[in-house]
Amino acid sequence: MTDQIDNMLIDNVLHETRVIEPPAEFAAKASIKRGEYERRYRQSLDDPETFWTEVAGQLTWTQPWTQVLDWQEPHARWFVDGQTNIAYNALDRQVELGRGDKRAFIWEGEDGEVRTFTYAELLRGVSKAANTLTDLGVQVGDRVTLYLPLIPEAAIAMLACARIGAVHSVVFGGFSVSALADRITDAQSKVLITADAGYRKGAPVPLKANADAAAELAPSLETMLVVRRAGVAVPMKEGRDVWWSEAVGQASDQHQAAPLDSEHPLFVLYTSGSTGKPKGVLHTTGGYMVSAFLTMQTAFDLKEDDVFWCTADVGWVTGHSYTVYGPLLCGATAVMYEGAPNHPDWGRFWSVIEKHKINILYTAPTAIRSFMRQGDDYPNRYDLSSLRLLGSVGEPINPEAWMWYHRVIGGERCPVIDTWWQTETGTIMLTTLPGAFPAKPGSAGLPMFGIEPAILTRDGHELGPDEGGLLVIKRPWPSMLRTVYGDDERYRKTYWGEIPHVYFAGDGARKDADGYITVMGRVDDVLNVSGHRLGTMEIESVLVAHPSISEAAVVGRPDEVKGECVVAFVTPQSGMECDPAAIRAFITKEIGALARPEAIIVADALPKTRSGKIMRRFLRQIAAGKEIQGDTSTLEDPSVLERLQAAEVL
Ligand code: 6R9
Repeated sequence: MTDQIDNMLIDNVLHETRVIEPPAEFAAKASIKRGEYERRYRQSLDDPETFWTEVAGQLTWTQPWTQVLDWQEPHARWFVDGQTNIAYNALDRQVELGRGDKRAFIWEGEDGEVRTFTYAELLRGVSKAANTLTDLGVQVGDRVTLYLPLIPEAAIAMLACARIGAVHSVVFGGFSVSALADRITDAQSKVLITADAGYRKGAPVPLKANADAAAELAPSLETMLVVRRAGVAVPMKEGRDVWWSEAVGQASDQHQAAPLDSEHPLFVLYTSGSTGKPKGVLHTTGGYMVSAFLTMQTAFDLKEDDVFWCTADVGWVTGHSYTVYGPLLCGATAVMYEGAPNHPDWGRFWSVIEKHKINILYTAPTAIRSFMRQGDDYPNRYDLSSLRLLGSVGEPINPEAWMWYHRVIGGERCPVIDTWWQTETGTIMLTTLPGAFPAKPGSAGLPMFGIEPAILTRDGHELGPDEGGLLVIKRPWPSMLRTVYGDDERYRKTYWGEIPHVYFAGDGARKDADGYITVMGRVDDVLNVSGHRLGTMEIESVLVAHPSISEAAVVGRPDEVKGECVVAFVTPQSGMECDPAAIRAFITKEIGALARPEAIIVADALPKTRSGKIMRRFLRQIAAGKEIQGDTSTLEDPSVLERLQAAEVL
């Protein structure tokens, strides 16, 4: 990778010029207007002490901090010597503020069951779970692994860990036995919280059976706490397994949250990374809490009565920060939906929105593109008028998908915010505040408070407007990862060792004259065609703008003449056929002959991670006619690879 990014510039080939002003009604009510953003953003960089003191001061601390930041590159300590508890701030504090009877969570199961929890109820539930963990011998600093469906107990277990100072490590319920075992072992967890089974498209997912198999491979594990979700029969191992309902049912609902040091570890979350061993990204208490609170409030222009739905599973960082912690820290009402977006059909999301009168929807481009592929009929059958704001996260959102989301889901009434961030950054880093500035489809836009991004060459030179380079962050921020769990050297090298004195995000990006940043894809995925460096996002965005194409992934294939040539993998819109000549002509017209695909492969699906990101690494191997190498276990459906290998090349 290092060779590839030496002094790299990424060519800017996508000339997206649409600018969408915030709807007047939304802008009029927005809490932060343009001038306010500009003033506070400047303050956050020029006088971070005052800025962060003011934000953190809105939360409850049992002991005040003595210093906002202690920065010993690459190690940061935020709110030094302060003591707090994030679960206290998410629950007890809301009850104290009079939100005890307000709904904290509305949960909908895949089977249609609905459970709601007020803040007071959630506080009691979390207190019981916290007492249970303590009774099971979990102590401050111990790691607890969670392997659960998206059910309320997942959030309750996270908050219970946070309450007693145990470090949660949530492993997505779709992960395999070996992935789970590796993560338990890496964290040296003694306790695993799982469920008998979860549901996915009506079928039970055997979580307990996987957990049993993983336990055989993970010697640190001593106790398993099992939530009954699906009611399927599972063996319980004497002396190791405990039913959640029994243990938590008997526990007291009174619990005092432990005062924890601001830098006390809050969670470890493993990112698959594109290669190699999963990295345990470590986040700590105070800084993460402050950033989750601030970004939730400002990026989503949150109002007291908002019903907020982040569709992410708690197995991903988005689920940590915006399904659980962010909304609760702000006292909002958050929705959790357990199942698949297409169960029983592609109208499910829209039915959830109609039923719970959701005001803010936060989802991923991969979901938006699959809805688009099904046409407008499904959303048009539902009343989506409660929506006032839409958000996107996880991948670059292609301008066409952005426009569809805005028009069909948002009725042109809702601003769309594109939010760029990472597991490592903890919370949103780039997004254009919805009531303050116009949006540019495909561009995440402006930095959040306290975030100082730049676009650099490999040797650290700052690039000019519209020049594509490496996205970096020039100073520490409160919710940044503190280290890679158990491997500080990897932390230094990966994030602070690529370019001196800046955080290296691994993404390519460019900044326009208005300061809007457009993320062009992972740096490892950049193509080099006849000396032109092409970001994957731009060619893919043009491809999906073609009426016959639903999704696209572009990779390079070694080419004697050009260095690399473009290979495009595309999935057709439902009921359409992809004509290679028309697609080539379209690319030539929109970008130029340079980006014209040498090969086009039409398939029913693309290889994606379980969080919906396209894995171009495998596509490069297929394009080059090589055997598939590397770990395919993080793929949602590994059989896609065989179908792509067998597909005709057009
Ligand atoms: C929050 C999350 C991080 C990577 C990141 C980038 C891509 C996420 C994006 C985006 C363009 C956006 N990414 N949001 N790219 N625009 N709005 O997704 O975390 O799973 O760690 O992934 O996802 O490549 O570096 P994570």
